[in-house]
Order: sequence, then structure tokens, then C-alpha cells
Amino acid sequence: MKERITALRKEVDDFRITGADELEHFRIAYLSKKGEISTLFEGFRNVPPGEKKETGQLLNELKQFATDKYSDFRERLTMAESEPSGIDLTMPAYPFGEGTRHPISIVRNEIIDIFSRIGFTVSEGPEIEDDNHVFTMLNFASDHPARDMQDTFYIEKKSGSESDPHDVLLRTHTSSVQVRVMETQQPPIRTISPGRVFRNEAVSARAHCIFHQVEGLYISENVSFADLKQTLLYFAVELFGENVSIRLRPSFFPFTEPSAEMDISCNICDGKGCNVCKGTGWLELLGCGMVDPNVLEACGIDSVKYSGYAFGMGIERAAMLKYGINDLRLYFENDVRFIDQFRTEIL
Ligand code: 2NM
Repeated sequence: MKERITALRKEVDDFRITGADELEHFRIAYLSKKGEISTLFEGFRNVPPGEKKETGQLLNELKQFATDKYSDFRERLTMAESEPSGIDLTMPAYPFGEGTRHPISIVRNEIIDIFSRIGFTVSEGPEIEDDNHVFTMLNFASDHPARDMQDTFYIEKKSGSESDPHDVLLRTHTSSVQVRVMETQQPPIRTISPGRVFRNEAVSARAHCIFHQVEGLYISENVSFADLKQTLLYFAVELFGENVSIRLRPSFFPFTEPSAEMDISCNICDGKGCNVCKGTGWLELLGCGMVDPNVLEACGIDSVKYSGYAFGMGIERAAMLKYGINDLRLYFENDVRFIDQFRTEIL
């Protein structure tokens, strides 16, 4: 038996495989059920007990040797088939870096995802708007300072310095999208509107003439300020983590009554007070309130039957708080050393 194993091992070693045909011959001759090695295994039961251990070991080694030779060559054969010259010509000549999402897109998508989970849809609308949808229907007085040319980019003014419902301008907030939703849909309405907005401001570390907002709107029967608070707490926890706290301070907006601003606990000093939160332990994140009945009525919604809440935030600001970014201009310069630092899963 031992001599047969040694002879077979030499035979396997000497077998020259140069192509698929020989490879198949090799497999049939040695590795198949009726092959030489299986035959030896069958004869193993007749080996005297004293020699079983050593013979068994040799036999196993032989089988391993033949199996390795077979799979080695098969691997080389399949590689040679896919790369005739040994070079994959479909590979790019130079490695190229994978792109990254812009931090504004990352945070915008995350906000959309968070509100989608509690039933909010996404609404979009025009960036070039009319005075009626940006100001008048949102309860801004005809002499409200936000309408000033110093604050708003006008494309077309109908009558000198007077405001006119048909004045054409760049929207200064995405509330105009929500006016368009309320005009065309009856409650229940549950939607958010992310988008670009435009304000006539000098560019600095804290202000830019173009920025991004997400506004939210929920209108149904018996919607209360408590519903608003609970929704905003859920949102803050999802965006900033379970250790975040929120607080609401009274405020004023033309389109909500009552109105509030929401702060989140400073995630840099854990609320103890640092230079980012200016020692207060709190950072302002968004504005919110109960939609003013005048706005509901202007959009054709019965303000006796329905109530609703709304909120709005700057995405640049939310991203600053989330990532510790300290200069707004970084978002628009698109220096890869900045934008390359934000890598996420898919979003
Ligand atoms: C904010 C703050 C408070 C708001 C109001 C509306 C609408 F269209 F329903 F009246 N949309 N968004 C709102 C309310 C926005 O941003 C600071």
C-alpha cells in the first residue's frame, strides 16, 4: 500500500496540466469517485492494524496534494480566461477618489428621513415667487421691513416702492411652498419643505445671501402646542442624539401665534457653558409656533375647525451645530479639504 501511495504521489506530481482538457483528465484519473485515490481509500480497510496510522496519514496527504494541484490550476485557468494578457483592460488607468455628499445635503437628507418616519411628506415649490405667497398670505403687513429691497431680492416691481401682490422676487423662506400646499390641499396636512432661500445680505462668517431651509407644517383638528413640542423633541433627539435637551423661548413671527424659538443643549460643553454657546449652555436651532388663523383663512382653510403648527430652520445652522462648523462661507467655497471630511453611509 505504502509503495503504491509513493508511486501515485510522484505520478500526480509529474502530471503536466496545460489546459482545460488535461485538467479534466487529471480530475477523472485521481480525484473522481472511481479515481486512483478513491480506490486506495477503499483498499485502506485491508491494511494491517499496525500500519493503519502511518498509511492513513500518507493517504490523506496524497489526497490533499492532488486536490491542491487541481484547484491551483483551475484558478489560474479561469484567471487566464478573463485576462488573456494577464492585464485587466477594463480597469481605470489611474485610481479615482470616491466623491462625498456636501454636508448641507447630508443634513437635509437626514432631516427628511427623520420627519418621513413620523408621516411627513416632502413638498417643493418655485424659488422665484410672487409677493403674495412669500409675504401677504403669510400675514406680513404691507409695510413689513422684510419686504424692503435691503432684505429681499426683487426681480420685478410692479409699482415703485409700494408692495404689490404680483411683485416677482426670490423667496426669502420656504413658507411660500407651504402656502401653495394649503391652497391646494385640505387637512390633514403633514409636510416639510426643504429648499434654497435668498436674502439680500452682505456675506460674512454668519450670514450669506443664499442658504437652505427646512420648514414643517402640520394641520389637522385639535393640533396643540404640546404636539409641536413633542415633535420637536423627537426631531432633536434623532438629529443630535439621545443626550440632547431642548428649551422653548417666546418669540414673534408674522405667520404664527404664539411663536417660539427652540434651543438645544450645547453639545460641545454638555450644557456647562463654553465660548460656542457664549456661556449659556444653549444653542438656537429653529423657530416655530401655531399657524396664525389669518394664514389658514388666506389659504382657504377653516380656522375654526382646524389648527396647526409650523416650524422652520436653516440647514447651514443645523449642520454647524451638528459638525462644529464655525464659518458659513465654507459651505459655498467647495474646497475639497472641507467637503471631503463628511462621509456617511448612503443618504
Ligand atoms: C419659521 C418659524 C415659525 C412657518 C410658518 C409656516 C406657514 F406656512 F405655515 F405659515 N411655515 N413655516 C414658520 C413658523 C417658520 O421659521 C423660522
